[in-house]
Amino acid sequence: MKKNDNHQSVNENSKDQQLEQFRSGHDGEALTTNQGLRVSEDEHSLKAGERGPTLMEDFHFREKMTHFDHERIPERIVHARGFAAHGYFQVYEPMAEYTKAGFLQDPAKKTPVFVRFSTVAGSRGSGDTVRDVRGFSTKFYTEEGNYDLVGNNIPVFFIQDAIKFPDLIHAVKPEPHNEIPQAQSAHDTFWDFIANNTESAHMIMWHISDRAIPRSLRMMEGFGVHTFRFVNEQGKARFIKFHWKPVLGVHSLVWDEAQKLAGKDPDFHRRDLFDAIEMGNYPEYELGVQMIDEEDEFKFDFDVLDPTKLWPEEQVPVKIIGKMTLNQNVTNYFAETEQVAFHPGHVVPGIDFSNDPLLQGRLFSYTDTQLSRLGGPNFHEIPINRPVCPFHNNQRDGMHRMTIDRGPVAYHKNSMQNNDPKPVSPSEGGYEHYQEKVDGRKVQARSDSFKDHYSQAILFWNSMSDVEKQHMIQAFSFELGKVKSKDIQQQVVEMLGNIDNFLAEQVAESLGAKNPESKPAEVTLSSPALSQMNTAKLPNTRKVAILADHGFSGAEVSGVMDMLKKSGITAEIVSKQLGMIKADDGTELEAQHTLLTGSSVLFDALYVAGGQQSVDSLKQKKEALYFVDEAFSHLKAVGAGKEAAELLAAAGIGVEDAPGVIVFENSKEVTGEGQAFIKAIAEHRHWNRMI
Ligand code: HDD
Repeated sequence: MKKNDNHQSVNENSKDQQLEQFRSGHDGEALTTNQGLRVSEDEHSLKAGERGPTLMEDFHFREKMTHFDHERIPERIVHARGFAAHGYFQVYEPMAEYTKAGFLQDPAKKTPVFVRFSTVAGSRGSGDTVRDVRGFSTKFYTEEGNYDLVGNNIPVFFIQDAIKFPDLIHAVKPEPHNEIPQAQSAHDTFWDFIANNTESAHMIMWHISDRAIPRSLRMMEGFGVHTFRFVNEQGKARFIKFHWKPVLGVHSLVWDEAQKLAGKDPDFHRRDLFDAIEMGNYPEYELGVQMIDEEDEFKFDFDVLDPTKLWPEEQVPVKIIGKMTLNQNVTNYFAETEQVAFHPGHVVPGIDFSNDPLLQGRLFSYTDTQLSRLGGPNFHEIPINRPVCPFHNNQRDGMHRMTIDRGPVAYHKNSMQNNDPKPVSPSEGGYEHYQEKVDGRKVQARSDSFKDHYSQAILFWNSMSDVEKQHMIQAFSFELGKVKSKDIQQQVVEMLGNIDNFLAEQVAESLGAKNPESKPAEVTLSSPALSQMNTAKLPNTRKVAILADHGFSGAEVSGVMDMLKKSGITAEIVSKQLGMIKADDGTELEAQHTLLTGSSVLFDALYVAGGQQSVDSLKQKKEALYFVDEAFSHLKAVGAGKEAAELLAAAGIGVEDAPGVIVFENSKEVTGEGQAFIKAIAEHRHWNRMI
């Protein structure tokens, strides 16, 4: 048997075609029971008399109610809140030199993928914009089986050994005595865990940074976190780390905005992703790998097996090897997003594990958790989880078995079925574990090479811009400010003292705590790649609110809207009321939001329409002034028609020298200021307003 002989050829549409067999539409169909019996009555249960008791005999009532009573399944133990989309992955060049993984060889091949993004701590119904790590899980449906890259948007983790994972999660989840707070790390048990487990020092710096409040799931990086192995056809292995790099760059919200969004639109991130895909603004992420030769394993000042350490990109470059495009929303949230089951142990030939003790523990946990979440061992048969290549083995039965296995043989070895299904050799595509030589005593201990908890926390701090550092000081002050125990606050200040004195003292001051006694080690290294200031800045897919009322300048606003559209920017009108509003030249535009429903936090930038009548009307509304002030305070680009400068002034914004504020002098001709406005939007935020 040749490699892939029994594998159908996979293309971009393979998964969609497979799912199509399971989709069901109900348009024009008669209502039936689950047994297919046509139902004549769905409003009234069967009763003994119109005012009498309901009868057990009403099978339709019983079936409907029983199904409803069992509609919920346990939410994921972590990463319960998530949102997913379909897409495809394409490699840029054959990777045969490094790995034999089939889906990484042919640039013409499009491998279908399903990606689920998530928050970690919150329940399924919690808000999207909370301060948290984001999960970034990708299932590649390859010809050689499913490959799952189950990562996060942060390249390191809180703990070094999986045995501590239940402790970490118990600490961050709502406190068990009162189930408070929901989807928050700002509480005593979480910070108690951090203070007493200093291996979390590096991760906590990321958690407190802007990375934990992304602007969009389309604008965050993804990381495999652990060290994995690439293995080529010749059996040569290399240590690798995976990176996803968003084409739109890495951008974040500001904290005040993130908190407000949790109330104004708790679905902010999922709505953003869903809408972008519906509009054809397909999110794209490039896949990168860092590689270290096995011979170089001990040449670095970090242990490659330690998941609390990253490999600075300046030391180990990221080789960009392909691109993923998300181009299709799910048909049904429960069937796909809720029932998808990822597992870091779902690998394909050419990808293998390392001895990272966090990864090793994960290899157990992910199948185990599905048994209670998805109700038994046959969850691989749920449509979203099925590989697109054939699968055959001697596993049988169990809850919810769908496959009807033919024949009497369900064992290996056998003569009755010519030994089928039979294992195949690696040259025929059989997975072979990398033959790493292992020699050691059985111990419950951690390597000394894992014991430096602070150098990379300092590296991260050194890599931040002044603005990002300011955000981190504020975030620490907020989170610890919510902690009731003075002892825990002081312990964390001591921990921060090992990272940076200024940081620790600023946080101590805000908490009314003592300055730390600890002193940081001398670490001068920094990694510019870690700062979001150095990311890609593009205008496309940004969303601008246009504030206007009757009498707005028609020529100017239509000019601005055309120009925004050409740059891929969406503009929506916010007014005093919904419906059509009339311009000074008689043209009309539809307001999609009112000042009640359309908050500035839902947009990336603001344009206040010119036209005296519109400006005079909005100037009277405190909600309009608040809208403008809030957009400005959140450092967003603000454009204004000539007369609208008055509205900005009324909101307390001095337009002279305000970075990112552009007043259009000539309402008929938008070219010069127009380009400046687009650049200001692409900039994302005007941080120098803070200083
Ligand atoms: Fe995990 C879910 C990512 C450590 C045990 N994890 C889960 C998901 C992501 C991650 C993205 C959501 C999958 C989905 O969308 O369905 N987890 C990580 C990363 C880790 C990590 C990047 C560290 C590098 N996880 C980790 C450890 C353990 C687990 C150490 C336990 C030993 N994770 C689980 C789990 C979950 C899970 C309990 C809950 C739901 C699921 O698996 O399917 O098994």
